[in-house]
Amino acid sequence: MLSFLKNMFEKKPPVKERLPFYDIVCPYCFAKFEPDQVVFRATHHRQDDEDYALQEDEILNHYRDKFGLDAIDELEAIIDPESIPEENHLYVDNVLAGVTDRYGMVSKRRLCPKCHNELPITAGKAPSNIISIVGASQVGKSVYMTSLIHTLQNTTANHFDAACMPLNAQISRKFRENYEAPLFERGQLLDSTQKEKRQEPFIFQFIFKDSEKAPLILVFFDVAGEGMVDREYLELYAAHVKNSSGILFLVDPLQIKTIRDRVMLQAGDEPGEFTARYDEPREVVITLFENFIGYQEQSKTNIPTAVVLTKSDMLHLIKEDDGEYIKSNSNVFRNFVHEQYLNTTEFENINGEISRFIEKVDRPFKDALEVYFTNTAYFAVSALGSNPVNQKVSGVVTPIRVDEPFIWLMHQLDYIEGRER
Ligand SMILES: Nc1nc2c(ncn2[C@@H]2O[C@H](COP(=O)(O)OP(=O)(O)OP(=O)(O)O)[C@@H](O)[C@H]2O)c(=O)[nH]1
Ligand SMILES: [Mg+2]
Ligand SMILES: [Zn+2]
Repeated sequence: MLSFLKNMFEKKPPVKERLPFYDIVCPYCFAKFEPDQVVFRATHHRQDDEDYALQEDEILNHYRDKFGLDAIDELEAIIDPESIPEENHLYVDNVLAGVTDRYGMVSKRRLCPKCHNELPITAGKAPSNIISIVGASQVGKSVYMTSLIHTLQNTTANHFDAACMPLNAQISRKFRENYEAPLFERGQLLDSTQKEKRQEPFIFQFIFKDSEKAPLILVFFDVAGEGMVDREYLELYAAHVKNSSGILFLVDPLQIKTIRDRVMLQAGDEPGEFTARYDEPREVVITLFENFIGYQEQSKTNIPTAVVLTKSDMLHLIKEDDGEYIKSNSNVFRNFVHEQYLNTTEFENINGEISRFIEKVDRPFKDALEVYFTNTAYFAVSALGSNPVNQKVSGVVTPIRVDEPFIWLMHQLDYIEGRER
């Protein structure tokens, strides 16, 4: 009754309304700029005008090289809107969307001024929200990203009256071929992400059916854990974390010594897959601090950060009826589906439980988090639902609580309401 009254009198947070325009965060190189700082790609070329001749785009090729993509020989020219008279600028919804060049040709191919990749049509008209997935080697970043995107597309979007779609056909195909199909159709685990074989970011749009609500552009960047110690890699990586709207900070319970020892003891003769390498989660906080948090105001970041304990299915091995670490009836083993709003009762329970768990098993890590991150919450997920054997999932993939951290982030960004029930 009390909570009912409280709900009645609590002010409903306003639906995220559209602004006239938004800063653009390039989903390719993560540079941040205003909508009128874009450049354009000419739609035609001419042999009698050097400015409009086919030419090598060094900036674009430099970007492509970083991601191991082939260079492009020749392309149409870059048009800087500064070189075009104001009356030949074309605006759509307060955003510079095109230019008419000196030959009367209109180009609407907007490019990022820093890397010359073509921007999504909605860039500047909708907020760009980069969600970074960070964590040490082998914590489960690639698998979690796959399971999360799969769940967002197939169920979460629907539960929030929205659709979640890849930005273009190429992203759609890459995601399906390299991530979703191997895992969800063949139960095949993914190879360790290599920093040399740099993956381009995966860009998705999350669009609400209510057109009054601003859509989101979601960018997922599958970082290679081993890249966390590579200078050049970290520069790009730090730019992406710095300009993110939310962070998913993954922690593998098996990389925490106390838990690892107990699990090993319980697993006995059939331990299944075990991470061979492990970095302390605290090392990742320190790397993040050196490369990005340290440069933020007061050496802290207020980017909402979901601390996500991965592979929660492994905790079955150490659960006990009145266990010191995980109880048999713990919430972590039970899937929960948030619909229409973030269920705050359910959220508080898991947040409290995992926060206490981490404090018990790795105090120094929790302390480090609290020093550098001002807005955190704790979660537990199983991207697979069971422990794979010989790099294969036996049976079907049954994700547990995978979208909960994401829903909390959406709530923090004011896209989704929170209610007790
Ligand atoms: N039991 C269990 N194991 C998992 C789960 N998710 C991932 N794993 C295991 O963790 C291993 C590493 O997962 P990845 O997603 O490739 O890890 P990563 O963080 O991307 O690793 P790098 O790319 O090397 O940085 C997998 O091969 C699985 O053995 C899960 O939900 N449950
Ligand atoms: Mg990976
Ligand atoms: Zn860019």
